[in-house]
Amino acid sequence: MTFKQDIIDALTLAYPQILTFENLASELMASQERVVQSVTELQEQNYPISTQGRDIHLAYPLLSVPAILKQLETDFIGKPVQLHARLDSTNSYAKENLTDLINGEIILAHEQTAGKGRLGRNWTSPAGASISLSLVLKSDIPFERIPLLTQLTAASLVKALDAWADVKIKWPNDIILNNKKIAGVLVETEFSGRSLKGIVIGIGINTNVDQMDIPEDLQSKATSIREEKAGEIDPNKLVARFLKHFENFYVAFLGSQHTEPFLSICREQSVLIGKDYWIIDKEQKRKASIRTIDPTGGLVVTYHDTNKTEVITSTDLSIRGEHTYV
Ligand code: BT5
Repeated sequence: MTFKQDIIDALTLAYPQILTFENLASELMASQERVVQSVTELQEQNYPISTQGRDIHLAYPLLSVPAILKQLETDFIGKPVQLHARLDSTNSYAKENLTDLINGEIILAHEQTAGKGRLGRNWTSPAGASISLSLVLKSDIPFERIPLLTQLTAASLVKALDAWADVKIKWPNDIILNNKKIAGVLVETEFSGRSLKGIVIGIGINTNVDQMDIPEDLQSKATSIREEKAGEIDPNKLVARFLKHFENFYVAFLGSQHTEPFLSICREQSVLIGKDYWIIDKEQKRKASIRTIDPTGGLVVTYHDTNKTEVITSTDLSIRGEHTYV
């Protein structure tokens, strides 16, 4: 991918300016034939590159390491950045290569062929139109505090996305815009015996996905930021913003153990709190009033059948409205 990524970098850094094949060839010190050939292949792989005669430009900026680094203001989160054209799953890649990855390193992919959600579910990540990101953490976090990282990540996404939209959170890991899902978080751990080898925080965001590229069965509950805001998103700006907010919350969390800075955002932006939902696990389906999120990151609910208030910590369940997703 490196030559093709060089083309993507040049077009992204120039965006919204229109370049010519001559410009690109001389900038990349390559023949025009080679540039034409690579651009054609990228177009065949659905990357949003438009050409007209000698002119060439992007419909919207694509993931690009130099473009991220230009705006990255963190100390260690997002350093270094790896960008791949296509992986089965950035989380699987990070877990398989964990020994070689350092604390704060991120893995990005333009496309995933077997993106994962929770409980073996699938996550679709169309080429060049979505962000698939895995962040590697190698710090000693007590096991029972790991679920808080999902909330910390969700709050960081809310802050990062507020440059474009007022998004909501559906506990524990869904990011919602106009009642549809635009992003999801999957936190995974890797152990070596009893000791924690590392944590992989996976984030999938539908940035510039066209509604037509969302699978049929997800049409009613999934959307992209571009579709809802009718405008393109610069994924590099979004990644840099996310990493900065994540680092701020994470450093404070490790230092003071304070969870309120991010949990207060999770509560304020919750689509669930104050409403009634069905809580569905493998065995049963129970109606509950959703009260709040407690300091451990658990969801506090009052079940209607018993009138008992309990804290849900397991994320191995679904929360659904009467006939709706949110
Ligand atoms: C999630 O799971 O929402 C976690 C998604 C995490 C994806 C990232 S991408 C980078 C990293 N590498 C990976 O392999 N994974 C992570 P869950 O709450 O279980 O939601 C999965 C459900 O969301 C699916 O069963 C679908 O119903 C729906 N879904 C699948 N793809 C979607 C998409 N692109 N947009 C919105 N909803 C989607």
